[in-house]
Amino acid sequence: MDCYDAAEALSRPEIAQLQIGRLRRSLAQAAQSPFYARRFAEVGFDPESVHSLDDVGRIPFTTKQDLRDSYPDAMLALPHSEMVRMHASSGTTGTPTVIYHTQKDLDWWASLMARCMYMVGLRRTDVFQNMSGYGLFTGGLGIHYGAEKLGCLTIPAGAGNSHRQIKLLTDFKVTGIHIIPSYALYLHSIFAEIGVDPRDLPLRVALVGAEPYTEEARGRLQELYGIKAYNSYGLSEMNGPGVAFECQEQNGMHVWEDAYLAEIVDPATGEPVAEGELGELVMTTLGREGMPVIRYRTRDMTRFLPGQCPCGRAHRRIDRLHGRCDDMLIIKGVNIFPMQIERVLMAMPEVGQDYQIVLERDGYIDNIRVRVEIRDEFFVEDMRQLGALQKRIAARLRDEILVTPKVELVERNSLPKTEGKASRVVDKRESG
Ligand code: ADP
Ligand code: K
Ligand code: ZN
Repeated sequence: MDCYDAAEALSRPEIAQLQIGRLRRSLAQAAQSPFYARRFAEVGFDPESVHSLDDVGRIPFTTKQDLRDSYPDAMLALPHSEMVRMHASSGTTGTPTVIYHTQKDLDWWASLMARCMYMVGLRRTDVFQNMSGYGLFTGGLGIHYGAEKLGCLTIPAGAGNSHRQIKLLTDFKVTGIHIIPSYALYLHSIFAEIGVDPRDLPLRVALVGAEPYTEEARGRLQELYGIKAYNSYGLSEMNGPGVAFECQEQNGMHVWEDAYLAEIVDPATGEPVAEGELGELVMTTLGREGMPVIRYRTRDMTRFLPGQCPCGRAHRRIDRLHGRCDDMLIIKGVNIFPMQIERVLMAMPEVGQDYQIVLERDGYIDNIRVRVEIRDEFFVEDMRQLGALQKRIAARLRDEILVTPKVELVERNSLPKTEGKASRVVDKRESG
């Protein structure tokens, strides 16, 4: 195992020992903030009473609402003058929340990010293009400082402007990129339009994350670009990217447990799920000094993968994210995750790189309509063939989600594009 730093190579017992020490320090540090001082007092929790990892269940949770309520700075555990940067969540699900960092926090974050990149084979000789939005979104500066720390020539391309992205990729012989999955699928159609095959470029590694995507979508990206695509998970409350990352086995994401304490709980009860079961990821910062966040309810659904990773790293792995608990759709009484739909679509060769899920109301009945982009070569004039394809897609979806959706076939690039994270679901039930 070729590691970036010593903490990456720790054994299981070493990780556990490190974690309890750091957790105790993190709790003491959190108690310095107005928010946690009050919260701990209100619920009668004494941070000094935590002596082992078995005590974790007694520590109160922190929710997104808590972060909103402590806006703008009630969670700071050090004086305001110690802070050197702030980020805010992209607000996919409501009012943004703000996270502050000291210089030490930023240095640690950059090291974690550099560790992720080293793990997937990037080195100081690589040229790295960061195609995510900069600004308050952590995928910009977060990845950027990691890439620089590793020593890569780093191109802060930012989001959008596809022709310029392709020119940069080509002219500077880029070998590594960071890209959002929905944008990576879309960008391929621009490559096709200008007649460049990305497989002919020196590009070999992509860090892909920030929004849910399926194994099938990853497979497509690897095929279309001739690269390895590694899943990258993070959230602004836990810094941003660099929280959990795939190794070269591409079999689940290692959570960096020297920096984070991860738990998986039943979203309804907050109790730990049985080993290996699906639940909500709960995360604690173990080293952030400026703004520690304790037992944060991420609302992201995943599971711990059992067993040891063949790569030898002892940091536990989480499964590809199933989406957020609040992404779940309930149609005709059936629970559906948008990723179940993506899995079916991306496995069908006729389907192009984009889709949209529309929820509608027909009288008293909720219906689901899936608008599916069809590859140019399958978009034939023959109505019968298209009708047959439509039926086939509907049947496959039915097998997966247990309700029969209406399927609408659309031409390439006719679905609305968003800059940044894709919004796959449109809910028209209120207006109609
Ligand atoms: P927002 O909550 O406004 O989207 P963030 O930028 O902090 O703000 O986004 C973090 C969220 O993005 C995570 O909680 C998760 O839902 C999603 N996310 C990040 N990386 C991945 C990934 N690799 N797979 C699935 N979802 C991801
Ligand atoms: K370099
Ligand atoms: Zn591994």
